[in-house]
Amino acid sequence: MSLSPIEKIKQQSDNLRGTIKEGLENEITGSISDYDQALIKFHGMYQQDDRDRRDERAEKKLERLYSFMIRLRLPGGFLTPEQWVATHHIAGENSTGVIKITTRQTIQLHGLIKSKIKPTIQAFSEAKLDSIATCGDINRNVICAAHPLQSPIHAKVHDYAKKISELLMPKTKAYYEIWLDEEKIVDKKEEEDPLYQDRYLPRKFKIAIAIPPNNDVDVFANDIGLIAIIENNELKGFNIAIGGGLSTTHGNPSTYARLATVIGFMDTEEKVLKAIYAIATVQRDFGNRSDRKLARLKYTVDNHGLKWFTEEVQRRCGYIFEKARPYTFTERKDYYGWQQNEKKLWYYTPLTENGRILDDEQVPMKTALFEVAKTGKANFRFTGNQNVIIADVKAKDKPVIEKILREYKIIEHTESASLIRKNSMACVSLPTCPLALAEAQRYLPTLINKVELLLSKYQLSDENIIMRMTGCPNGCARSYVAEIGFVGTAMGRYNMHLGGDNQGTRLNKIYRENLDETAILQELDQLFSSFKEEKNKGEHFGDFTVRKELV
Ligand code: SRM
Ligand code: SF4
Repeated sequence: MSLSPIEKIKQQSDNLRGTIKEGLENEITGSISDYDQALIKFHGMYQQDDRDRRDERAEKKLERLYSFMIRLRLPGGFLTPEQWVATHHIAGENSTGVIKITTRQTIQLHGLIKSKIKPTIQAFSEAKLDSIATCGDINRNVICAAHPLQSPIHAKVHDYAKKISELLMPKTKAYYEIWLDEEKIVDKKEEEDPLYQDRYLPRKFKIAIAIPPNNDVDVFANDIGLIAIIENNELKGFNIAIGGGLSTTHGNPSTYARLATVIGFMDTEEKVLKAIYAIATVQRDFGNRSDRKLARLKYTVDNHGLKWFTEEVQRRCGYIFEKARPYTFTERKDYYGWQQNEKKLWYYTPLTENGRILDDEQVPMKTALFEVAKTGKANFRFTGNQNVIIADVKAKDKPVIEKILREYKIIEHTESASLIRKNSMACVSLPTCPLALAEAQRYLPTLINKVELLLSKYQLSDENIIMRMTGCPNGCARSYVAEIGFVGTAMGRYNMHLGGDNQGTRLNKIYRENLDETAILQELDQLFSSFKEEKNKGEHFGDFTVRKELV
């Protein structure tokens, strides 16, 4: 089978250098070549354009309004207060100013024009931050259970996120040469890469670590999911699950969402890291390199069979996995408001709707977080649900932070938000995402205003329902594992999915196709009405829709 064009680009790229440097210097256009656009992803960036302004620009015979999005590598999602201050300034000076928390526990800046990319990366580097391998056919940001309520286990598990991220980093020095002006290496042996070689992986590769009972990272939506096994308050090791991935393509029945399958347990760090490395190499060697739609690990596992795949991984590891240990997920959520952990440190999670940190007419979130960071008395931890936790606050410092949060109305904003809003997520979508078919983060907040009224009509406002929206079937806000999932099909139209469970261990299914807002609200009105009448005690909405065989 012939290789996809991206495969050739990777191999001919001189270890991801391509002609990026030359492209940056070309002042005639705000874009870079298609070839370099494929490579720049491995450095953590995407070329985009403002889709709201395409028509206006075309009328004026101007090229599209090109800009770049940059995504940081933050395994486990952590920033010091100094790094937050730096990020605040970088965002203000070089991008749209919005700091966007992603569904994978990191942040993105949008709207960087070409000449601002290098200063941005250099400023991040001064703050000891980088964007290496946050996009592209490579291991992405490793995510990990966010809230340190379970310390000291939490800290131990977080160390794994960093170690896995390091283990799977590419060896090329291209990033340092292109963006940080380091000297070009002469001896290519220095960047020989036994894992990625010159072809990298067939497709993106994602790893998450969950600490039961909270599945806040949606562990089964990842190529590799680690589930911490804790017995008597001690970390015993991890169950490992493989082959998760959510994206589908409308009209292409060969594509499907799949939850990762647990294949065994391992008790030591050495065994865990060996297994992860081996899984990545099996995917490297056997993944589909001709059709990118079918190139994720989930297809490799299903094409070759779970048994074959597991045996091949074990053969490469040189040991046999133990039988998976029991675990239970009972929730999948962020803990809003103040929480204290075993070490008596305090944590405040404000509502940052769809992860957008900015000062808007409702709340000056960006200024508030900047003021918090300036005190130096709190760290910042990101969650896989697009939230930030103001973290590790000592009891003596809590009043200072609380005062700032009150002054900027963050506490009021968070406390007054409905449960459905707090449980919701939408992907970026328009105007920057080139793949968007419908609105998501710009629309979901308004839809929720109307859904709130329906919930209140049936006295269901206290129901813990997880609702998510994506602007296309790629599933970036993991709508396929929501209890109510909306997947964009065209402007103003969504497929409605039902039947996911509250803990993220069951995929949902299409309930109705191509609904506009009126139809969505009509469907929800009926569903909430029967949920109110017929639900069993303590039954979650997702389980109800399955019991009633609605999907
Ligand atoms: Fe995603 C592509 C945004 C999490 C599946 N995703 C994109 C791009 C880069 C569009 C593009 O290819 O040009 C979007 C950029 C929009 C923008 O303007 O910023 C984009 N994805 C996002 C983020 C920012 C959504 C958000 O609102 O938070 C998330 C960034 C995570 C991160 O920090 O790394 C994001 N994307 C996800 C997830 C959820 C997850 O990983 O937990 C998924 C589903 C899980 C999965 O991977 O199966 C996801 N994104 C995709 C796909 C489909 C991949 C596939 O298997 O086919 C694409 C399209 C592609 O890769 O071709 C995609
Ligand atoms: Fe873009 Fe689709 Fe991902 Fe939303 S789900 S950010 S529209 S690729």
